Amino acid sequence: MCPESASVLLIYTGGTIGMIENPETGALENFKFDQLQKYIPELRRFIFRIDTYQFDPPMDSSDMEPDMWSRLVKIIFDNYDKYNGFVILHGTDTMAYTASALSFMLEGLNKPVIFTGSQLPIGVLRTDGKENLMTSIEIAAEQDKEGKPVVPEVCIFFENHLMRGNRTTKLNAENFNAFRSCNFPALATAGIHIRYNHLFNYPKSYKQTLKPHYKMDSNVAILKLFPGIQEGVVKSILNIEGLKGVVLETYGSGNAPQKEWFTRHLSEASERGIVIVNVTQCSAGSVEMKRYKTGYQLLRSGVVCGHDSTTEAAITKLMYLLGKGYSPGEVRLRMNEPMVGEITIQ
Ligand code: ASN
Repeated sequence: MCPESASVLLIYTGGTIGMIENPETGALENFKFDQLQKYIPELRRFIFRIDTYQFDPPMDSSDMEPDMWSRLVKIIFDNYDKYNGFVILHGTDTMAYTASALSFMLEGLNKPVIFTGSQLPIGVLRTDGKENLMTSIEIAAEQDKEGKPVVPEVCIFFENHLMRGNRTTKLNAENFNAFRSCNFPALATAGIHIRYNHLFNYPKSYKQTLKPHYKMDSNVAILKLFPGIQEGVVKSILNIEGLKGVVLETYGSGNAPQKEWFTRHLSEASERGIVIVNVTQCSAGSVEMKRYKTGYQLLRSGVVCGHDSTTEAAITKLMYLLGKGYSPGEVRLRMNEPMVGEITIQ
């Protein structure tokens, strides 16, 4: 239920949901947030309070940077006691990165932070933005019989599915069901009723207090393997000055070429303190480095198992842990343990 006393802070960062077509060029451009309310007069029909906060200027999510993640953390922290939940309107392109980052940066979160957006601008007749926005607001305000928030974590709501933020990936650039959580069940599905799968909520104590973290270390890289990858490419990436962490996107259940130079560069980088995390290029499934010889050799080169992590969760978790100033050994240990439900260890 969403009681009259509930309140939601709607934070508008930008993205297609708040765009309008330039009549001269036909290109999509941002418009002011008050116009968003003009396009959805239904917003006024919620019986509880909805306040708004707008990024000025709004941004395409391709321009998102870690300092914007910190800005979001600060807005949530500063307003934490005033609202029951938060809805963040965000471009879809990097939404999974921002949602993953915030799941780590908002330690002790026990209120809903729901990311949503759309594939078609809100002013377009067939827009998916209206349904995404209205349902996200309802979920953010939803309380159980004891008045506790129903989904106290960072989520993405898109096309009828509420997913754990750090488990999602944008998989479709065209369809309305743009996001998937391939390795973890939906936290809720919205039809005539919103059905919550409480079993899958991240276990937490409501007594915990929010501890915001602002520092992310961007000295990281993603190295995606492909047949024919040249030594020079691997060597150059692993020798980038100041590099501290790498997400290695491998084949299948965590396999990589067996060439001598490949494992040598990985071992040398690990010895220099670079944390290398193995995630699969497959959309679903988990890394099991002991399954094949081609994966086992990576273990011996100091590579850490990323389990069933998305690339988005792995890279933002690395940035978060490196930002805390942990030693490479500590970062490796923590990458191997779930922090906020981002991985399942088989
Ligand atoms: N380029 C847009 C963005 O990510 C795409 C969208 O929101 N659908 O900001």
